[in-house]
Amino acid sequence: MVGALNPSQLLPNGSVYELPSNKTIEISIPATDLTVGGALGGPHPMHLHGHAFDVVRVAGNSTYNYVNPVRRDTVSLGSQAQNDNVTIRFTTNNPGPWFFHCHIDWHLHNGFAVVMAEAPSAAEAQESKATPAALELADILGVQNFP
Ligand SMILES: [Cu+2]
Repeated sequence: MVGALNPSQLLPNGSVYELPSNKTIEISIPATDLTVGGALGGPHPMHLHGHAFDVVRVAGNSTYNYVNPVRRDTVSLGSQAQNDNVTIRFTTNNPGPWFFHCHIDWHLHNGFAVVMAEAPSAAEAQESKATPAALELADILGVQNFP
């Protein structure tokens, strides 16, 4: 009965971050394992689903740019040698479970990924609004327990 569980209960602790809706979320990722939250073995191309984000601090530059940052859906975390700390921002205007992961396949397979659970109650409400066409498609595909 997967539907009876909260998604975060299916994943290792710390894998799911619940985010409020309509807020600016800033994620700062140091490119060194010597810093709490740091990522060793980089540079890592980090990819976020569900959003384009502003890169307010890019690799190789310690200056923050909140005026006209580049907008991407993937960003390199830079190198430990340069003491990089890449920082991104996005607005939670798209409810859903969004994957944020390293795009190097074997890093991903080894677990370099989290889920941004954006406005989970809003996402749940959307799921329950199944249209007749969606229900018919679910029936054709043999999907069980479709809302
Ligand atoms: Cu990686």
